[in-house]
Amino acid sequence: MNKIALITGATSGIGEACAHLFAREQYNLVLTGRRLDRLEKLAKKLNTKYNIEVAVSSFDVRDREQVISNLEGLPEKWKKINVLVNNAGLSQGLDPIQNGNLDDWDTMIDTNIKGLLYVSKVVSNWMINNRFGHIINIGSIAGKEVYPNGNVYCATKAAVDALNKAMRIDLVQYGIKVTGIHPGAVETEFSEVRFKGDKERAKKVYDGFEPLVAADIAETIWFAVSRPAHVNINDMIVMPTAQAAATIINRK
Ligand code: NDP
Ligand code: 8X3
Repeated sequence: MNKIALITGATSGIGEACAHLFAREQYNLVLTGRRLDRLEKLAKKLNTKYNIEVAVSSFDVRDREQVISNLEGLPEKWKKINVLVNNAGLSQGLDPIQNGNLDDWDTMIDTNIKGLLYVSKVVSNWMINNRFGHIINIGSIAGKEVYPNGNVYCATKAAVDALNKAMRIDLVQYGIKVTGIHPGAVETEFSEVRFKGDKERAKKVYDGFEPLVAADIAETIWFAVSRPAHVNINDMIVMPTAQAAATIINRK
């Protein structure tokens, strides 16, 4: 019987790349995100290409009622989740603290921290009942070091780093693995979202060096997931070769 992975934020970037990789490895998938059209298209593609089963569940991770009702509403067979990839997240804006936009702050805190918590609460209880499971939390280099104007985004990812450690401590007694993956610059829709659709500004983030691509992170996640049962990867920081720290990039 195929194993099952639940991936949040599967409509784009790292989450979408994980969906492809886990499908290739013959996992059945629960794919989530707000953009249902993208989820349905991806599900069809993966089902045809890899002959796996895919369930899609479209909800906003910020809305706790939506998270609970959509996840708990899945048929029982989909609750035997082997791997949860807590990936849905975003940045909004890049301004000094005194100029920060309060709505942007709420969006980042509600998505990156509270959304991850709501999903984790539901799925960790399934994993406890099943007595197996592996939770992958997508943090960021931004959670390991603070950079100018990164303030609230960095704080949300530092919270993910703390929650990653906390989950490992609370869930160890049930044999559940917990891994934090912390990427540097990955070229996805991330910067376009951060700069609210300003494609030119987003493109400049990756000018003059070779950033990571989403598949690089999916492969890193797969490395952690494919270790033997007695091995857990606690934490990995993955950077482009040209990036030494959050703001130190060797641009040509
Ligand atoms: P993308 O913008 O390409 O993908 C983000 C995903 O998150 C989308 O699928 C989006 O789906 C989902 N998402 C965002 N908000 C919500 C919400 N409220 N409810 C449900 N889903 C949501 O960016 P990345 O792939 O780069 O980002 C994935 C993760 O990686 C994020 O947590 C990000 O912080 C982290 N990260 C990214 C780095 C980078 O340089 N790109 C580096 C380090 C970490 P939809 O809009 O359809 O809801
Ligand atoms: C995304 C990477 O450096 O833009 O988490 O914060 S960074």
